[in-house]
Amino acid sequence: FLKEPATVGIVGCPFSGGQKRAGVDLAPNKLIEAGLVDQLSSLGWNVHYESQQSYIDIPYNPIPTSSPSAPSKTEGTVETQQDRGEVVQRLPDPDIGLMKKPRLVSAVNEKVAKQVGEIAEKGWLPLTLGGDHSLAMGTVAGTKSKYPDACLIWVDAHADINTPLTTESGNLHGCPVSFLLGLEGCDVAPFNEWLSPCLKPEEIVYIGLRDIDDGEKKILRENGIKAYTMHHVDKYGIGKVVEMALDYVNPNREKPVHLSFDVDALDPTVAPSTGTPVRGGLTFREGHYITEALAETGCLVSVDIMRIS
Ligand code: B3U
Ligand code: MN
Ligand code: MN
Repeated sequence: FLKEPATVGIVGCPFSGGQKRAGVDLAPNKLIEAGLVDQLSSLGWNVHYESQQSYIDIPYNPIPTSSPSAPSKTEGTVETQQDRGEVVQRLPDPDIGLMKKPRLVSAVNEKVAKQVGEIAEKGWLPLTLGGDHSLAMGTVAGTKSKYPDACLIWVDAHADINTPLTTESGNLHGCPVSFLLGLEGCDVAPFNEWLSPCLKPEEIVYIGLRDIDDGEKKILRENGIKAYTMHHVDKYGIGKVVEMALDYVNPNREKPVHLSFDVDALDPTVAPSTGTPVRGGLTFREGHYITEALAETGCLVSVDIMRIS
């Protein structure tokens, strides 16, 4: 699916507004500093990395954690002098129903969708570095704009399939899949101003689940969504699980594949640096095996690495 020479377009998303903890927003820079670009080049990829989005021009965005003089409160309108010398109006972003920071999460994802879509359109592989997993609304929407028949492999401890009606936390990082599917309660402003349902229940498969809310279990069951939990990884081994997952969403290996990899799928002993570690996760090799096996299919067209903090 990708044009030769194989080119990756890195989308750095320093964003943590889909949940409460700061830290995930620092990951994209850290990954670049740690030499990601050179590593990808040495694997034979052409790498495009334009400086990452700051999202500071989004008026609902709180002042980034990296700014020492940042006022911590985001309530009310605050005027901030930015590096570029412009004054940006900060607007309040009160809850809508149960959803926290809905305007911010929506505006960021609208940008991400556009950016990922543009990279995919060139025949390059968008590699999105999160940031929290609410960003997958944007990444998957962007991938789907170029490849409407793309299937989605979601590697995660969590199902991220709460809806604005079922979420217990109100954190939108727990809801991206339901927005992509267009489940009940997701046709809601401001999201419905740019995002329309683009994913069918039979186009997604999960690997690594082990922490699912009761409401999410019901949604998974009612929509007949395929999930390989850690129990299946233990039972069949990761090789068989990846094969079964692909046989389910992509039996003829002819469809484009989007991989959304939440680092908390890995066991906390391997990847402690994530917002909500859950015991009993994938080993280092199992995590790598998934990416290797998917790369081997030649079907990968878009990859997210989310929630390193
Ligand atoms: N299901 C819970 C917890 C959660 C989801 N994703 C993460 N945590 N990382 C929720 O908040 O919706
Ligand atoms: Mn996730
Ligand atoms: Mn997770």
